[in-house]
Amino acid sequence: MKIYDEKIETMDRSSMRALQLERLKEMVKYAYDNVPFYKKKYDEAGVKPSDIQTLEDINKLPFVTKADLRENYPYGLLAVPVSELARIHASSGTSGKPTVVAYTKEDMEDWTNCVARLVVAAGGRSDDIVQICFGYGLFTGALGLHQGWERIGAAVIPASTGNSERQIMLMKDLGATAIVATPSYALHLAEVMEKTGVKPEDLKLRVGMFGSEASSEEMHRELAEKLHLFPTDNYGLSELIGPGVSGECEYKCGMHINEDYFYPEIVDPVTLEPTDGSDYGELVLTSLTKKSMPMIRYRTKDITKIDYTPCKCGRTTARMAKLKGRTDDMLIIKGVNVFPSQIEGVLLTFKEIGSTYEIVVTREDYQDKLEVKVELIDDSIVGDYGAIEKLSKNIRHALRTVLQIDAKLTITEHMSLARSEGKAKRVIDLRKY
Ligand code: DLL
Repeated sequence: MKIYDEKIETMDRSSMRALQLERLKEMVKYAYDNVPFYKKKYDEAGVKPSDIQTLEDINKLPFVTKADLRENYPYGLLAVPVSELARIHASSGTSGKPTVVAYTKEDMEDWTNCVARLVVAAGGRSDDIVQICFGYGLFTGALGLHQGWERIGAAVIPASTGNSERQIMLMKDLGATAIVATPSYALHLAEVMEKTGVKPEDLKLRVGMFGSEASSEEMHRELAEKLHLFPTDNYGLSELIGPGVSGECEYKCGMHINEDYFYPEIVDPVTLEPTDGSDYGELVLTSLTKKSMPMIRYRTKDITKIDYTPCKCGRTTARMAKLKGRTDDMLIIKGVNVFPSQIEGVLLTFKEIGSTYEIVVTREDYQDKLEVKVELIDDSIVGDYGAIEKLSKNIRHALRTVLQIDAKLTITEHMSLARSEGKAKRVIDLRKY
């Protein structure tokens, strides 16, 4: 199978636009009728569902942001009773609470279908044995890819993350032919292989589906060379569905968007005015089918552009370029979204430390490392190693609870971190890619 859903994925543009418009109209009405948040927002903006007569009319609708999800935590944006939910996931919020996303049974089916298309586009086959090296849990990555690969008939090894030597042993012994991971973790596995004397030809890998964080073309070349596989990029976000929004095909010339499920727009990140998508701007996505939690004009904060021309692979779905960054300060560390504000929120709860801090992100052996540098509020416990050790342990524990990843903590003396004269530069990202 080369194309999972031939009818949709090769549909001519005018039919696709007609399908999108039909679904958009239904979705706006559905959200207006079933989610008080949308009714209020649209009433305030003076727009009614019947005002949507063309796809361009979407410009009349206000945007939705992560802050809206936070303010309506956990279930305020649901269009269905909680009893109708089939799955609940979460991703990092900008403060202590996560962003909760939910799926009905129908949404789960759509999600699985979306990912299955991307798996086939990436070269996945029913005879593949795929090792999923994403963390299983609230993160949408592992279960999302798992369901899609299972749907096309592949055998799934739910290996999760960590314990790299064991991952390599499993890949080798079980004969994995495909791997799903963050690109940086896959490169780390390649490095552990080198160190432990496992050669790429000792494995049977042929396809790699990498996502959840940015990866450059150089990184893909390295992945191909070190793991002897065909690497592809795929993109998604929890608020819309998780993985399954878009993914590369064998031509690697942009990520095919599942346009019958997600209507993409590129807006100017400053004026928020719509553009034709040919230049880089902020991606705004509208879910055209989601029953549990409608997302209409969600500002992803991701920077990309869109190519609407048909692809050599035969698919006609629009392709989004690899992401160029984000318009906000969200960091992606080990595939996990981290907002500096979450770290600040934790630090502020410790009276022994001051409000000046630094967040340093590095990449060693292809693995992201997070270091948080803080300053004692005064010198009263300087030299009291027991007290400093205890403080360090407590802060690290609190950071781990909120961020879900470990951070190295450096406690420095009062007034030892650099002060900036202008806007404080709290984040130092030293990663190459
Ligand atoms: O990362 C969903 C996902 C899982 C996609 C596995 C692909 C594979 P979140 O945790 O909500 O969801 O993070 C979403 O991650 O807004 C982007 O900034 C970033 N991101 C996701 N995929 C890519 C990618 C999942 N291929 C946020 N390239 C998004 C660059 C990516 N950034």
